[in-house]
Amino acid sequence: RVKKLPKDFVWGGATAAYQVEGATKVDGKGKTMWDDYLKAQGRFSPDPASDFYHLYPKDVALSKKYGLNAIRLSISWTRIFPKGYGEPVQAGVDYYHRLFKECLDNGIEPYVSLHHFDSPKTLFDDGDWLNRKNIDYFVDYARFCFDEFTEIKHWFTINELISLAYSQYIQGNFPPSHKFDVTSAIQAEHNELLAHARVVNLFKDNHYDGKIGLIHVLQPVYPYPETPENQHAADLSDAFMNAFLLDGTFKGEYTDKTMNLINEILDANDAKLDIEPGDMEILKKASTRNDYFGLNYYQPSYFAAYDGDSTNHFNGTGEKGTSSFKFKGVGQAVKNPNIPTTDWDWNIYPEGLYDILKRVSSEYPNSKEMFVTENGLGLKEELPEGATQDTIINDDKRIDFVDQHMEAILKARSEGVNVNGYFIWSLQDQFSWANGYNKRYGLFFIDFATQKRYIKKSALWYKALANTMK
Ligand code: BGP
Repeated sequence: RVKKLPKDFVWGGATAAYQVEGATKVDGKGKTMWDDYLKAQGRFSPDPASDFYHLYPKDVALSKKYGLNAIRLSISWTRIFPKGYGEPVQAGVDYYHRLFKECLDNGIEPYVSLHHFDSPKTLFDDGDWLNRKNIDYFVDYARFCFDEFTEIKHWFTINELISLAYSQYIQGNFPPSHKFDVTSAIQAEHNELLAHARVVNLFKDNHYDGKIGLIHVLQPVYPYPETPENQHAADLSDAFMNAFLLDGTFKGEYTDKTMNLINEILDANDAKLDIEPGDMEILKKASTRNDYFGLNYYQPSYFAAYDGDSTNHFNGTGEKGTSSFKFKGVGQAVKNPNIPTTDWDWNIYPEGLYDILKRVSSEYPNSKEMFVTENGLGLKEELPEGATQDTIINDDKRIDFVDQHMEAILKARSEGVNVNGYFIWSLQDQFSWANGYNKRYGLFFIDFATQKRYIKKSALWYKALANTMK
């Protein structure tokens, strides 16, 4: 259906350091919050992942060959500062210079995040984002990167602030695996916003050359069925997942409407949020200084009112229909029978992307320019028997998914929404934090045992669309 990309559209693929690099124990790298946790869990290992630490030239070459003009990368904080602070490790610094050069030499523009779910273990053990001292360390690390990596012109501070706060302290599927610890979750949201804002202010005060923003994953929440009670549950969930963060980022204040909903949730859970004097000034100052906004979109949720205690089950295995989520004082996630779902129970609804783009553009004009920095479809995929390097792996479902979401983007664009790029999640197959290696998203298939790359049909489709820009 999508026939043509707009001229100069950013057409990229996304990665995250810890999900692709592997090599977690080499060249002086320090542990992240994941190393010991994954080991204790015993489900899967972050090594070798996609062995991007060694094989990045292959993936960059494939990106070029298949028409991409951009790539999302993240810097692993602990490759440079093993403890999160102290003296930089030269080998880590050198690796990122090599990687960035490889991209730039091949006409692939790097969009670089400073933090993608991989806090240094030392700082994680000391409270992660809940400890304000760690915000200072993050600002120091950011300053180091801005001074050092002057070849980078497109920065993001933090990827998906909510996914961290929510997965760590509500859903319990990221370390430290707290469930429904509402105080920690809301405080982490606020503190991450503060960390982002301080880094944006640093970047702008020092007139670094380039652009900066952050990435939120947005999940529109719809009532199902549509009743006033269910609408209220949807509003509460939206405040917790979306509005609090969007307000903090682009308004520099939490609006009364948002705070009334948040306070209702806090009261129901005996939770509290601590905003220190000066915090809101920092957010306010940064709120007009983001150059762009990275929006990740996978799915909406459907919510109904709910009266009981909090309980949940996270589907991290791909056994369809096993997830459940009931949040005291908020509501419960329900299945909308009209909406198809993936094996991991993710709702497939491209119009949700249109809705959320329109909302951000009208309610949050300080978002300025937007990029869809992640969107894609996780599938169980296998290498066909007897596959050779010429085998093309059929992923028509993924093509259809991306095509429909691109349609939603182009529709929003035609109505004046300033969205200028798309990064598929993911560039190549990689490991998924809470799902392991059987949930594949890539344009390029990786046989993790041999580390060989194979082409999926979606890569050909990606290239065909890239050619329409010429
Ligand atoms: C986003 C993250 C990515 C990635 C993706 C897919 O939340 O930014 O790091 O993992 O979601 O999610 P999952 O791996 O859980 O399927």
